[in-house]
Amino acid sequence: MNAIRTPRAATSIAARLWFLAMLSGSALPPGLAHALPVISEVFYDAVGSDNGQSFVELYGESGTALDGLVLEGVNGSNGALGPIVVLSGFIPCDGVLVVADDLGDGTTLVPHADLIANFDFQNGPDSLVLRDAGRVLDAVGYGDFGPEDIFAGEGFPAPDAPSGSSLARVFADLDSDDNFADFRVLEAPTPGSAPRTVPEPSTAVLLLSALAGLGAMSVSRRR
Ligand SMILES: [Ca+2]
Ligand SMILES: [Ca+2]
Ligand SMILES: [Ca+2]
Ligand SMILES: [Ca+2]
Repeated sequence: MNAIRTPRAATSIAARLWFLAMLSGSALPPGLAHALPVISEVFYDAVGSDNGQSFVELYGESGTALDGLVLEGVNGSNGALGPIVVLSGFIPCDGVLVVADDLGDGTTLVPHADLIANFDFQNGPDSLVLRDAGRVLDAVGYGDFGPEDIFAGEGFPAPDAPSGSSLARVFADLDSDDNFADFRVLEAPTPGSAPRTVPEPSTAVLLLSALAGLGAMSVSRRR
């Protein structure tokens, strides 16, 4: 039977970093802590029909009221606005809100949906803006923008996600205001879950107890 090898140095360094981050309450480098909520994932092109499958995921502080906020598409070819999704309710306790497309009968195929609305954001080059009255809270532009196209995102555009893949923030709580740096293509969309720079306490506790267990195993093997 093969022994399970663990990169001991790497895991202990990672555990220490996470633990220090937990103690300090934030792992964000100075200057990168931006206001929440932000757009954490966009799935605009399902394989085949997008109806009832597309979604936009937001990440924010639990309990944040969404009244007055809208998600607005901006057409890359002419700057036209739409669709416009009016948000309501609150960011749930896990901080991750899923706005899912309506199948046409008030239901959706998107797992972990918190809000259902009828929308279909276009395949790029296009942009999606989260705004509060006249203020832009966050924006992501994706795809190949030509010189004549209208980019309403931040910094440089994120890549265009192929059919079946989504566009997601590398860390939901990290917003450098550069879409190219902040977003990546996810082969398998993850509505309702989002990685953060500081793991949730329950995750960190699990990780640390798992590491403690590995440590105990290696000690007992050496005996
Ligand atoms: Ca499609
Ligand atoms: Ca629909
Ligand atoms: Ca931003
Ligand atoms: Ca996600």
